[in-house]
Amino acid sequence: MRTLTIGAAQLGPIQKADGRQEVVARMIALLDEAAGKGCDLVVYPELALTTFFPRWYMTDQAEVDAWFEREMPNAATRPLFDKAAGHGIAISFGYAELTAEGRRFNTSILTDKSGSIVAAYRKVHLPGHAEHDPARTHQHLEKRYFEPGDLGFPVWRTLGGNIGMCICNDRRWPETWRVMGLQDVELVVLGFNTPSVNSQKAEEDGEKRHFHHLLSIQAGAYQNSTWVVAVAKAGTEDGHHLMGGTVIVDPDGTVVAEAQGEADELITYACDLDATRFGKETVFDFARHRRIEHYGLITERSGAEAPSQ
Ligand code: CDV
Repeated sequence: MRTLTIGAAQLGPIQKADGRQEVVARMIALLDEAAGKGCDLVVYPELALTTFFPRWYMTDQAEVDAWFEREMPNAATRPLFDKAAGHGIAISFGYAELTAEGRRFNTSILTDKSGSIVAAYRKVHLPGHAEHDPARTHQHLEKRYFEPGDLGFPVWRTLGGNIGMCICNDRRWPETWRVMGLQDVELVVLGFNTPSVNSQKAEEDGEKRHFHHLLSIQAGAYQNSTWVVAVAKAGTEDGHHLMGGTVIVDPDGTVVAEAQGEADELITYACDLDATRFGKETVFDFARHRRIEHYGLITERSGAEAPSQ
């Protein structure tokens, strides 16, 4: 057995006016709880340090950049890194990254148990739109504020296993999972901020969104025989509701732990990374069963085209 005890640290809502220090204090409280439960790794949501700011249309670049981090760790997050190192717990969380070259990404990082960053991922599948869209019930301006990630979907050999990351909307794309599956991924960690209603289709409510969330994650876990830890930022932020649904899913695609509410909440599970082997060596033994001669369209074409006849 190669057991990694994982804490999925759901965050409740973060209001626009809440400062990073306040949020980091909440993250540390969850980390302390995780230490008491013997966690090796604690995973926090996408854009964990602030409200989900891409819902706000902004034209002043200085206002936009106030939501971004220029270095990591920084003064606000240093106490979290120090506390994690003190407990000997690895952490992963998302934040808005502004690079020295002036590029902006929706990023997540993973540390080792001494608090050193060992992996960074930049969100590839950015949802939403780039301009204010009055037809929507709410805005989702990730395409305005971020550029698509430029690092692909790496998998890192760390913490005794093969670990990959993706972020929120990435979970809906089978390509995300398969690229990591092809690197023998054993654990995927991801955070999300999912509004509980579709801004373009009111009938797609919280229940349907929760269904799509689980459908995507459970399929990704099963079809690649990997553990998945998916962590929400949940609840109502300045009048905008985000669904919960933090889960830990095993390599069979079964939900083994699930958050109960929409506030700060820690769920934990002892994940045996060796449990990924059965699926990887049988029905999803890629080397034996995949037929790549038939998959060319996946990388040749991005949009769907109907057959000519
Ligand atoms: N933060 C996200 O990526 N949210 C999307 C919403 C817009 C659907 C998601 O896939 O959950």
